[in-house]
Order: sequence, then structure tokens, then C-alpha cells
Amino acid sequence: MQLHWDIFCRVIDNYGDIGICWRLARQLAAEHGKRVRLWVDDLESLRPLCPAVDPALAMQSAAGVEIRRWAGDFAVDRVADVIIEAFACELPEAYVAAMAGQPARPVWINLEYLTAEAWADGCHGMASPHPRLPLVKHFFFPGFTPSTGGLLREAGLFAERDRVAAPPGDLLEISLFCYTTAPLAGWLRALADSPRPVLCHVPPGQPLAAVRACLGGDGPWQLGLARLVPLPFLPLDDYDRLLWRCAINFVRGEDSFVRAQWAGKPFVWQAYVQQDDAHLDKLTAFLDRHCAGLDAAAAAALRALFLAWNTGTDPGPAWRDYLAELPAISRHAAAWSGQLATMPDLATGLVNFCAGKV
Ligand code: TRH
Repeated sequence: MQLHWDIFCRVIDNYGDIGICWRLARQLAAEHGKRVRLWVDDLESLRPLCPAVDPALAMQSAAGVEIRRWAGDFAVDRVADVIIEAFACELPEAYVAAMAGQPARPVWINLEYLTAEAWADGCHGMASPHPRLPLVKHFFFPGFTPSTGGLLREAGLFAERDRVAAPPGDLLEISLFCYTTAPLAGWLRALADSPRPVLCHVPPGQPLAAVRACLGGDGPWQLGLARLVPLPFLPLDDYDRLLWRCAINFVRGEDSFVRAQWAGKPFVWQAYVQQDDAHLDKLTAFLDRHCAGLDAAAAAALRALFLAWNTGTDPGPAWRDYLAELPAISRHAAAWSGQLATMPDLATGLVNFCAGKV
């Protein structure tokens, strides 16, 4: 039955770790009837995504999930049937010892970061026996192929998405969720030359800091026909709605990157920077998969823009080519999301995987 699930999340930085864990926890509760406890070491970072959360509380409920503060002095009150260790966050020692003492061994999953690289297919589902205790940890890799764990996607997401009509008219709406390392100055110069009106939504934090560093002041800013407007941080589901209405979404990291793909709209991805430029391998692997089936001119424009955006080179020329190819890129984005949705979603895959481990 595997009714009880514990998800452990340590927030490294930004919103990706907590965004993914919160999304998964909600879905396991809502769609699979699981009793989920989400242990988070930094509740402050959950609040912007879920404003109902009170960071002062050690224990609370939202969206059918029991949210627990994961403090240093961890006391084990119950061991779940399935334990998700998100992104190798290292479970509390006392909890691991309690897992080993259970008559029926719980299923222990390490949920990994998303990559389109081919090695993820081979590593997905691999077992790692504990060096001392009678426990086995399994690695669960999200991914873009049926040999991986797939991507988080709620049931009914597309039906909800398709109820949101794109705003009519010539206005090009853009959302800009990026890191401060994005080559914004060149992009803003290109935006200022736009022959059609642009409305660019700028979320707080790094995106707003990056725009401020280029343009000064607090905005809104007018650059030719382009208007850039600061946006408050939106709760998780409202952010989806923003992605659905915009014609182009700049996204980053992992979760917004996946959501932009479900939006079925053109997107530009900035990968989370890793040591030794490992993120550029991730980027190339994604581009290779994503551009298959896209016509040559559109693929070249898309690749050039992603590369410029991730390597800090002036994205101006690539942006102009990208806009020229926008109709083809839009059709491809819609087809890509439909194609990805033929795979089982990650939560369902995880439930099935764990059921097979008893
Ligand atoms: O915030 P990020 O840069 O997170 C990163 C990555 O996950 C990276 O892989 C990880 O190692 C690092 O964190 C620690 O980008 P990401 O993954 O897109 O997460 C942002 C989350 O914030 C996502 O769940 C969407 C959500 N969001 C909102 O809910 N409202 C908003 O207004 C915005 C802009 C984002």
C-alpha cells in the first residue's frame, strides 16, 4: 500500500529544490492518495511558492501535505513506507538508523536533478546498498526518455492550460526568469529596436537585479516599443498561468524549465551553473533532443540564442534570428510538449517504481 511518504528537502539556494519537492508532495497527496510529510530545512523559501505557509510553525498542513520543519535536533516519531531524499540531501542519521530497524524495510529513493544527457537512462533506477546497514537506496532520475523517471506533470494540467487564451493583438509578452549572469545588456539593446510592442514581466530577485544593473532605477522601463515591468513573486500555480499567456518565456534551473515546456510556448533556458561548465553539457544534450525535428533555420536560431544566453555572449543577433523563426519555433514548442506528455509523469512513475520494490 505504501501509504506514508516522507520527502526530505534541503534548500541549497534559489527556489528549484523546494519547488520540485513541493510540487511532488502535492501531487502524491492529491492524485495518489498518499499521506505525505515534507521535511524542509528552510520554510522561508517555501512561502513565496505557497503563501499559506507560516515559516514560524514546526508543523502545518497545506494542499493535503503535512509540512514539517527539518531542524538540526531531528527526533524520529515514525518511519514512512517510502522515503524520498531529494538531491542527495542526506537524511538525518537517527532516521536512517530507524529505517534499518523496521520489520518491513522502507523504500529509499534519491531523487536526482534533471538532465537530458544519455547517461541518465543507464543510471535511472540503480541500487546502492548501504555500506553498514541492511538498506538499499535507489536513484531516480527525471528525464526526457521512457528509460528515465520522466517529468513532473499534474493530471489535468493541459486541460487547464488550454482554457487560457493567448492575449490577442500584436503585443509580444515575455517573462524573464534568469540569473544575474545572463547577458542582459545585449538583449535589452536588441529589445529596444523591436518593431512590435513588447511587454516583459520581470520577477523579483536575480532577474530584477540584472535589469536594474543595466537600466538603473526600479522600473517600469520603456525601451522603444518595449516595456519592462517588475512582477511580484507569484505562487506556484499563478506562475504557470504567466507562462501560458506569454509568447516567450525565459526560464532557468530545473522546475521553471520543465513548466515552460508544459506551457507549449517558445522558451529560452538558462542552466544552473555547475563546476567545470558541466551545465554546458546539459545544455547541449537538451538542445540535441529538443531540436530534432525542427527545421534547420529555426533550429540554428534556437541553438544560437540558448548558447549566447548561457555563455554570456551578446545574444542580440541570435535574438533577431529567433524572432524571425518564431512561428516555426512556436509550432515546435507545442508539438514538443505533446510528445513529452506521452510519457508517464514522474509522480506516477515513482509510485509504480516504489510499489515494485517491496
Ligand atoms: O530557482 P532556480 O534557479 O532553482 C535552481 C535549480 O533548481 C537548480 O537545479 C538547483 O540546483 C538550484 O536551484 C539549487 O530555478 P527553478 O528550478 O526554475 O526553480 C524556480 C521555482 O520557482 C519553480 O518551482 C517555479 C517557481 N516560481 C514561482 O512559483 N513563482 C515565480 O514568480 C517564479 C519566478 C518562480
